[in-house]
Amino acid sequence: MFDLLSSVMASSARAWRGAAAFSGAKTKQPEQMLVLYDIEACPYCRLVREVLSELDLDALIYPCPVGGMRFRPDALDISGVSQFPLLLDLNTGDQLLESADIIDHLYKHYGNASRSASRGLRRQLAVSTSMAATAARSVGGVRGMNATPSISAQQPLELFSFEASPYSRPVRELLTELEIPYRLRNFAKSRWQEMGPPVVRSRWFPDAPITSPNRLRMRELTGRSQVPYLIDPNTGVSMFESVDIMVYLKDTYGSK
Ligand SMILES: N[C@@H](CCC(=O)N[C@@H](CS)C(=O)NCC(=O)O)C(=O)O
Repeated sequence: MFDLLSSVMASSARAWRGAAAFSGAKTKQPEQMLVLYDIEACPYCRLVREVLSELDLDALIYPCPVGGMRFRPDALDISGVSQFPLLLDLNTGDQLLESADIIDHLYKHYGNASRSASRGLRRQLAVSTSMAATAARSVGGVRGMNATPSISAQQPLELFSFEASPYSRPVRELLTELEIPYRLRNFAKSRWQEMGPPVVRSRWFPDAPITSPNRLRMRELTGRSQVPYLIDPNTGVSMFESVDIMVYLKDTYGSK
């Protein structure tokens, strides 16, 4: 219960950015999936992931927690510095380090090109509220920041999630700590009828057309619209429910 409350506080600190993707058809999906070297608890990485959610963009996430040895050396080789977020866009050949530059790149190539990352005072506000979100998840020990011993995954997992989802956040934090790579399937709300918990849509708006590709795919796979939803191609397991997913991840990838 406390875990959920602090996750709700983290989303509230950021005014629930990364919950809605109303841009719909305006978003251009990249042909090759974007690659993000990321730390879940990093305030700057969060600003980038919010925009990924709002533009409905998927990304291959390589978690680089502090003390991690699995993907950090690759990031260092690529960019020459230990700094996150680091975005690789194989579609444009760009590799970008600064969160504001990454956000500009995402808007320019995949969203509404007239938008850009906030600068000046608005940027300071964004960074400080993102730091507050990290602080909310740090009571009793920071989550999603430090590496923990783990067994590597042969293939990236797949996680349906959106940035502000209070239930998805703890799963992403654990994937970061365990340094498990995953394809982030963004699942932000693409219509107002999808606001609120899954029961709202299924009860009140069962016939509202689904416009998001990931929502359509999940509906085909499971008949439901609910995150987090994890698919592990290494074991053939797929599951809902954040608590069950975390138990599964610890059992499968945590070092005994
Ligand atoms: N101005 C950069 C700041 C990025 C930054 O300071 N990231 C921290 C993590 S929150 C980092 O890379 N720390 C070094 C490390 O983890 O090795 C941006 O906006 O992207």
